[in-house]
Amino acid sequence: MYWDKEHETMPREELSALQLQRLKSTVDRVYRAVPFYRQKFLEKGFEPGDLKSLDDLQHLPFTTKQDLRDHYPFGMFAVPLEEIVRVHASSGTTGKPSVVGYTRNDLANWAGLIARSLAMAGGARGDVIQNAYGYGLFTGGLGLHYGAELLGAVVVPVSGGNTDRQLMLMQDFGTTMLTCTPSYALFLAEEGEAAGLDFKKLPLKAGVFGAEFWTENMRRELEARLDIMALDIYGLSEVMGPGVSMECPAQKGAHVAEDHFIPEIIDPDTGEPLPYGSRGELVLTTITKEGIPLIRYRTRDISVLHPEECSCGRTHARMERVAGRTDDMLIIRGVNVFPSQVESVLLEFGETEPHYLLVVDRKTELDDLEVRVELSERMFSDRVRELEDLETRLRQKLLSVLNVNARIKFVEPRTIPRSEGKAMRVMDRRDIK
Ligand code: DLL
Repeated sequence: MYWDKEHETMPREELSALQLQRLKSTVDRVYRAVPFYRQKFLEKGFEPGDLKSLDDLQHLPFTTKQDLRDHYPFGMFAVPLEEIVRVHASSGTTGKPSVVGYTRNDLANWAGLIARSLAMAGGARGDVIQNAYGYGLFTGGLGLHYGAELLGAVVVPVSGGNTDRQLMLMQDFGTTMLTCTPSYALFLAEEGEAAGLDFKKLPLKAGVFGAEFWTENMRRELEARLDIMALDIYGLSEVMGPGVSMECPAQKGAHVAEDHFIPEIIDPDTGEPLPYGSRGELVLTTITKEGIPLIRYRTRDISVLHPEECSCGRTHARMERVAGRTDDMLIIRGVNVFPSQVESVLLEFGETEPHYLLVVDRKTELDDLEVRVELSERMFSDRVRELEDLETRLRQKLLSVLNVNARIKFVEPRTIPRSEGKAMRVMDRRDIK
């Protein structure tokens, strides 16, 4: 279902014209209002009037997370604080977070994009949306919240955590859509099953999951266990929050809201733009934001863009599932390993539980990768020989996919920590990175 058919299905030529017009006004604005950009443009010898076509975007400077940190908290805002009505901040694990500010128009646009995303997943008035993304500085909770209200759905602002209560509300309120991280959705499934809940008997029909990487195999698992259609929502606080892109029921990638953002794929090492269809780092330029417009923001997320029209009729380019971030890539004995590759193997294997943790260490000279994975109750009581056999097969499979010999450590059911928000998949104990 379309929320804003005109923009969602706009012919690409018209879309490009709209993008150019919006990009010009954004570039003008940041040049006038943000000293950081004025300086960067001057360094490149670029003036706003030089922007003649969308191709000229590649002559503009990049913006990085570090730039936002360097201007902490409000130094990159393009409007006076009197016009900002809300701030959010990224979930930085070290140092200062990056802070973003929204004007009233920004919040209205964001709610519109979330309403668009929820409608894409089949949401409408009368749906009961249980929003289990965390509320607070994180953009998931409040971001989804206002869009779901705009859609006219019944919003249950339960936030993350308190799993028993989540399951109770889900049954009592007749939740039809669940919004949370995929890892938390898995935990809800597991706890529900343990409590004897039959998800097939519930009206739950769709899940809008994101905020962390998840694999196609995890999708199938969640769809089967919760008896829903599970769709991927992507976004990042610097650029807006959830709703930068959203998957449609065709499940062939997430449509980037190109009337608000211009996506590019670049080579992360050289910064060179890559053609459609190539894998690289996603770079996003905001073209409607007022509070903190960003030019060519380097997301560090790795993806591929496809501009072909989708069977759903939408014309906005699709991005492939983000398989990892340039900065989550592990280098194990010189080989690049993404945690998502391990997840994919484990779920495809299907003989263990889908809960895992990668523990990386360097006790001697060599890196050591341990894949900690949970056994099911049934396997846990199985004979040692069968476990040995499982261990060997899993190790071989991981070796063939990762090119790295990992140690498998089976652990008891329900011993790997569950997350209520973004899952922690890696514990890196090496001193040197
Ligand atoms: O995670 C915004 C969000 C909230 C998206 C709720 C979707 C749903 P941050 O905390 O700033 O914002 O983290 C952004 O999370 O650069 C990606 O690395 C990762 N990420 C977000 N969505 C996905 C996804 C929110 N669908 C960072 N698949 C991004 C893979 C994702 N990674």
